[in-house]
Order: sequence, then structure tokens, then C-alpha cells
Amino acid sequence: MTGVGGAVIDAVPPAVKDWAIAVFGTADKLALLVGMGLAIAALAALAGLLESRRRFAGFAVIAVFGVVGLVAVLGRAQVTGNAVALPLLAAGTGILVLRWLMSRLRDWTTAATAGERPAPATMGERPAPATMGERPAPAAGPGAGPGAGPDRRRFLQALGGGAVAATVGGVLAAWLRGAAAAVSEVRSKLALPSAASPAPPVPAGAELTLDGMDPLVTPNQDFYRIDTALTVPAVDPDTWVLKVTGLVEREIELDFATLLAKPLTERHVTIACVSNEVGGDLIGNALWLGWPVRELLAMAGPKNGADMVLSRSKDGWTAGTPLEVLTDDRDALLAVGMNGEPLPLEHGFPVRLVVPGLYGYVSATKWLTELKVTRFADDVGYWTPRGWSERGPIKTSSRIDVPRAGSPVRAGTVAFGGVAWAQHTGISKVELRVNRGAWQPVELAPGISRDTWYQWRLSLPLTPGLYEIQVRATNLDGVPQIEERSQVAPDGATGFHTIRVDVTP
Ligand SMILES: Nc1nc2c(c(=O)[nH]1)N[C@H]1C(S)=C(S)[C@@H](COP(=O)(O)O)O[C@H]1N2
Ligand SMILES: [Mo]
Repeated sequence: MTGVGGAVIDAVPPAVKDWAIAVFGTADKLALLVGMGLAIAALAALAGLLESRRRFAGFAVIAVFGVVGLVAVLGRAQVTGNAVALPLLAAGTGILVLRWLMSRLRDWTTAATAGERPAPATMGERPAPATMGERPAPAAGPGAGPGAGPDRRRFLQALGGGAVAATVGGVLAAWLRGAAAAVSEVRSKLALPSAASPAPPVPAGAELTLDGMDPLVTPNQDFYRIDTALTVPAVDPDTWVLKVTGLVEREIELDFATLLAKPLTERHVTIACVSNEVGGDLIGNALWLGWPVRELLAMAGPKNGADMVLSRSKDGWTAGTPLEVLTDDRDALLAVGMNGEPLPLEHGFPVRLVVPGLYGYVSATKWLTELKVTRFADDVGYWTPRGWSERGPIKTSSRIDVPRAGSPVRAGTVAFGGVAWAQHTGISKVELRVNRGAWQPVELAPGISRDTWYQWRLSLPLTPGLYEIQVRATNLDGVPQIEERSQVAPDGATGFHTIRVDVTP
């Protein structure tokens, strides 16, 4: 049996590892969950089986799967503390549960009394802690299955149950993929009208030429994605309607053709996630095409006392946005276009909200279906009862992108560069300091508008040695970015982005 255990351990990792990376990387989240559930059930059964034959063989299986989960997680684009902790936690829990089950099983088989049955084991994934920044993280470790072995009937029943679940899951996944494919097809044939109010031209010099900088306008395929949707909602524009409800003089139903016939506005807007860590990449700048929300709200006529709009998506997710922000003169849009094409499905096709100045969780509803005019006293957005602030104005922030972490830096003239943002207020100044010395002004590129990020750069003569470099931005009201470090919850991170640079001769 040691041989079998060893062979399993040797054989499983590469295959499971590749599979896990492929699945984490590309497949949709339902396929991921169904697959994970099945793999976990199978692994748990295997662990139980091996453990019942030989002590610690099951532990080994779980431990290996935990390591595989860790490797898979580290292979992902966005690695967060949670994502790393999860496989370790899952493996640890799996081992504890297995131990407990085995001891139960031993008691149960030796006592051979009918009264006590082993408790049903969980097979699905453990609920992950609700963090917004991450897409719901898969439990990359095993759960624990029934203690198979002596009780063949139970084992076969579990196997049968697993097969049924696999079939149902497979059919469901195929159906969802079919719906998404049909909507993708409609999207690819859609021609958006040109803007009645085109975007002001990008000022000369707004995009700095410096190796390693992010592009000034983020390509759609590189745009960060955050949402709670396990599968991307497939919304057919031909049947889509937006309802305006609640505290309004006139309720409105707007269909897609009517929306496209409105005079559309095109603007660059940088949107950001409240879960963006200092120095993080949950931020992107796109050219959005849409109809100003204030026009629609003016048609509906908000009643006195209303101070919030609860926007709702196809999948039930909601955001609470101050009414004032949606009715003032900023370009809050019912967006249909992103960088010259219809919204990608993952970014809210066919219609989403884009609101300059607010974090996405209180404004940027994708797959939009309803605007309920209401009051903060009466309604809450999805994240507010989950530990996030009712209001979410974007905090003035800045980031160092060049030199990139890990790229070698040679003594001499060292180029630094990055971005700074304070949406709807704008940036007046960016400064850098070396080893906590005096703040030095950098070259600040002209912004596209107050609603987008600004690029900056600075060259410094540096001799060999270790340096700590920090950046800070000041907004156009003259308010500098907050120095004190704070976590992303409940209303966005603060603190200066700080990098360490090892300058070599
Ligand atoms: N329907 C729906 N819309 C949503 C969310 C969501 O979970 N569901 N997340 C919001 C959050 S938290 C952010 S930061 C932005 C991200 O938009 P993006 O994925 O297009 O970058 O979408 C917002 N819109
Ligand atoms: Mo977000």
C-alpha cells in the first residue's frame, strides 16, 4: 500500500497542477466550482480510502493537494494574502476533519452499535471570508469525504451521488455557456452609434514615453475585473429594459434601441476598486460611451426627500449612489461602449453605470436592470452590510510603476514613473522622496481630464546602494494624499506607495 500511496502522490501533482492553473486562469467560475467540488469529493474519498488502509496515507494526499492549491494560487495574476492562506487553511482543516472522521469511523466499526452514525461530511467548498477585492476564491484545498472503506454501500452511494452531481453540473454549465455564446454573437454584430458629444482630444504629452509604464488607456482585455458573479450574466440587448422606479414622478422603462437613439457622450474615465491596495492594480482607464444618467433621471423626476439611487444588476447585485452625484454636471454614464466597442460581457454588457469619482462598489453596476430612486435611510447597496462604507468617494492616490519590481537598476540616472489619481477633483502635484528625505516635485503629464489618472516621471542620479522611494500626490483642491496607512475596508486604502530599489554598479 505504501507503493500505491507513493505512486498516487507522484502521479497526481503535475496533472492536477496543470489542470488547476488552466481552470483558475481561464474557465468560467461555475465550471471552476463544479470541477473543484468533484475533484475535492474524489480526493476526499481517496484520502479516506487510503487512510483506512494505512495511517497517514490520506494525510499525505490532502497535504499534496494543499501544496498544489498553493502553487496554482501563486500562478494567478492577482495574489492576495487570502488567496495564499486559503489552500493552507483548507488543507489543514481537511487533515483535521479526516482525523476526526477516522477516529469516529474506528469507534463506530469497533463498537458495532447501531445507535451512532458518523456525521455527514461536507463535500463542497468552505465559504471564503467575504472580501470584495477578490473574485470569490475557490477553496483550493480538499474538503473531507465520507470515511469510506469498510462500508461499501455508503461508498457506492457517495460515488453515485457524485456522478449525478457531475451530470447536473455539466448540463447546467453547458447551458450557461450556450447562453453566453448567443449573447457574444449578438454583441459581435452590434454597431454602436458615434457620440453626439465626443471625448475631448487627449492632450499632447499625456502619455509619457517610459519603458514599463502602463498604457494611459487600458485595453479591454487588460482591464481589471471585479464582481460577485460566478458566471458572467448573459443579457440579450433585444429583451433588455432598464426600469426607473421608486421616488419618482414618472416610472420609466428604457429599452436598448431607445437608449442607442439618445445623444451619447464619450469620455475617458478612470474607475477603481475600493479593494485596491496601495500600489495595486485594481484600477483602469477607459473611453466610455453612454447616455448621461442625469438625463434619464430628469425625465423620471426624483421626488423631494430622495437622496440615493439603488442600481441593480441582472444577477441581483446592488450599489447605492448619492442622487446628487448622478444629477450634477459630471459625466455619470449609462455606458454601452468601452474603448470603441460594445461593453465586453465581463464588463457589464449591454449596459453598465460609470460614475467619475466613486469606487465601483457604490457606483459601477454592470448588467444594469434597474435604477430605484430612494433614500439612504431606506435602502442599502450590496457591500454596505458586509463591512464596507455606505459612501465611497475615491481617495487621492499615487503609484510607482517604474522601475518594476525585480527589474535590475544600474547606478547613474534612474528613471521613475507611475500614475496618480483623484477622480473628479484632479491632480495638481506629485512628489517623490528618497529615504524619507525632502519631497521632490516630479514631471506631471497633463491629464486627459479631472476624471482620469495622470502619468508622472522623474529621473534621479543614484549611486549604488539600497533606497526606499515613496510617492505622494496632491489634488487640485490642494489636499495631499493621506500618509497614514489604512486597510482597504471600509472605504479604501491610504498610505504612500513605497518601493525598495537595489541600485547596482
Ligand atoms: N453586477 C455587478 N456590478 C458590479 C460589481 C458586482 O459585483 N456586480 N462589482 C462592482 C465593483 S466592486 C467594481 S470595482 C466594478 C469593477 O468593474 P470592472 O469589473 O468592469 O472593472 O464593478 C462594480 N459593478
Ligand atoms: Mo470594487
